[in-house]
Amino acid sequence: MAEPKAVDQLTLAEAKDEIGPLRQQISQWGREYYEQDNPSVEDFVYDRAYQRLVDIEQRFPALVTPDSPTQRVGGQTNGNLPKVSHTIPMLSMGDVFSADELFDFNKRQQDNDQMTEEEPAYNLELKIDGLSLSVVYENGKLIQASTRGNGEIGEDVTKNVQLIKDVPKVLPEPLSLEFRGECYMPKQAFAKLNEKREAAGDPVFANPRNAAAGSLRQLDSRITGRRQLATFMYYVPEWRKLGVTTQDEALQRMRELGFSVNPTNRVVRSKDDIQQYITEYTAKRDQLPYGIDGIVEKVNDLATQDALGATVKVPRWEIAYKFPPEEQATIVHQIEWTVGRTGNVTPTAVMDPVQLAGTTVSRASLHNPDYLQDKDIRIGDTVYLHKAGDIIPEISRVDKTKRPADSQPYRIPTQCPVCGSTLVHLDDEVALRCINPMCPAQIKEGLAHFASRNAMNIDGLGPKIINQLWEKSLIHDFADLYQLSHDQLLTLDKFGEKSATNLLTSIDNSRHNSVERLLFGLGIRHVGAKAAQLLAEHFGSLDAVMTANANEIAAVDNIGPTIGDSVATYFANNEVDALINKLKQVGVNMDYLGQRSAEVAAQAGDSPWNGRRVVLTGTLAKMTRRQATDWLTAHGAKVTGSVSKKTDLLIAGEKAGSKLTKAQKLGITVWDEDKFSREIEEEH
Ligand code: 1X8
Repeated sequence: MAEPKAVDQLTLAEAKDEIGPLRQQISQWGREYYEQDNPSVEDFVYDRAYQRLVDIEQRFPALVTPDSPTQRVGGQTNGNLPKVSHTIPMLSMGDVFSADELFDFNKRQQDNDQMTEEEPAYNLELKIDGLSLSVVYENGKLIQASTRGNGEIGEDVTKNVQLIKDVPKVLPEPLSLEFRGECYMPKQAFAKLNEKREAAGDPVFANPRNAAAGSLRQLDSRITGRRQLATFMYYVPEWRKLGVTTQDEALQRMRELGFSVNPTNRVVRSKDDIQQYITEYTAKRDQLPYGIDGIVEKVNDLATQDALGATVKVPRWEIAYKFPPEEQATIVHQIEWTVGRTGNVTPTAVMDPVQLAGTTVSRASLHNPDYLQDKDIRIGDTVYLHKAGDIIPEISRVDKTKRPADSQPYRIPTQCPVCGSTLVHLDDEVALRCINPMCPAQIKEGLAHFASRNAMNIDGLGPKIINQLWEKSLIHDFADLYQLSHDQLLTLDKFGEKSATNLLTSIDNSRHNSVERLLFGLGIRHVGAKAAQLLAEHFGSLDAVMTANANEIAAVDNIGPTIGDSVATYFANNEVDALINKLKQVGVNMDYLGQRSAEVAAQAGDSPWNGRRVVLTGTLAKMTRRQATDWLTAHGAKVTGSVSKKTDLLIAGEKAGSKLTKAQKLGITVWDEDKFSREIEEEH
């Protein structure tokens, strides 16, 4: 859906006209996504439409209806999740911070009259860094999921939990029962999510717990669905219905019912065993793929648990042993400023190296000038480092008692550290920017982007080589890459005949890319790989994009005014014009070579390639893998990475290996490159 007008310029009548079809469209996409597991549009298309609906409803609250997709989770209109009251309260638990305190707790517990054994068996489990979750089943079907909230009343997150892969939606037995556990985000997923948020200028999550909570408590379930949440279940309030008598049996039963249950629990009977478990998991903590912040000790016998009951606030039968926080003190020696491709200038603290949660750390991102100033970090300061989510080093605080007497507040640079031009804050951005288009740092980053895999895909042309080429004044802009000579490349560090030839071949190959790669590689603001693809498909050539005005560009399906303005402004620049001409002169392709969207999609129906599942393997001599893929896709084939029974054709270049063997075993048609080239020629 093209965006006809900015929301803040819509009249009420226009909003009314637009909102109905928009809601229908979003609901349709929602059904495809949730119910049919078969979305017809990319996530960003849905997100944009959804955001537009939110914006329109915010501007014209009178137009909000109870059946609007924005109100879908629970039908509330205030933007909060609906409430659920817990029939059995979800208690938190007490905690201790040393083994001695834990043993004191056990001693007092063992003095309780309800305790029948001298020294009871305990079940030890890891304390997962996430948030508590309750899931209720009726006749074996998942009917409700909720967060703890205040213990009495939580939030309904049923729709979102439906999208968590490891939560069974149906049990193998028709049980009507509540299960509890922890919802968490694995360390990897947390790191990736924060990386993306940082790149998009969104605030990062402080730890996996916050990230999990933020992802689970979403009004838009699609966001939850896309974030990789997982669970460990550990508690059944009505354990008698499960036919078990101890906590470790309950965990085993839950495993059998298909729940994800952490495998590390251990039944122990002595102080030594408890100490051993603590020592073991304190050491293993960093290697686990999920964050833990302690150990939970539970009386193993469930009837004894019930007899011990709870105080006003916390159960008497369980306790958390919390790990000491992993922090290291070190000294800040320098604050480095790095200039990115878009001119974003970001600070990094450089410190004395310290060992922290399994790795040596000497650098930590300070994100932006505001962050640095809020924390008042200065050169010479002693700071405490921790790892956010056990992964990303971060300065938690400054030890001001250790601040040198002559310490000065850190001065945020006013000049670009690379080109010296004056830095600015654009609009209301916190980011500091260098807006000099000739800034070498930006140009080098821009060249690396141009060469990168989703752009011109020049194999072997990474930042280090670009830096050398730049330092030797062999390149100043994208077009210079295409005029490099073999002899010039031989002057680079560790470059021999072979590496020079290889790099020249990759550069040469990139001349023949379809134009969306160039459009993306130019690094136009807001133009990602997807937008570049849409523009290339629609306009068919760079010249057509360049002669279009902002409105014409904005009117392309799924593009909109932000990209329209950005592209038009970019191409209005004389220097850009000169660059494009230079690229043309050195023979870079300026046309779209893939499928011309609508018309051609219809034609592709006739192509013998339509719907064929093709796998490429081995080295192709006459074209790159990418070019072969582009050609096949353009002719309606589906190119996949691995051979299966569904594969229709394997195209095998030189040195084809296991994929070829497998295809032969499965009796799949195999072509060599010659046969494929002849077919291509016949198609044209
Ligand atoms: C919180 C947690 C518990 C367990 C693991 N992780 C947690 N974060 C467990 O019992 N294995 S129990 C709990 C609570 O608040 N009662």
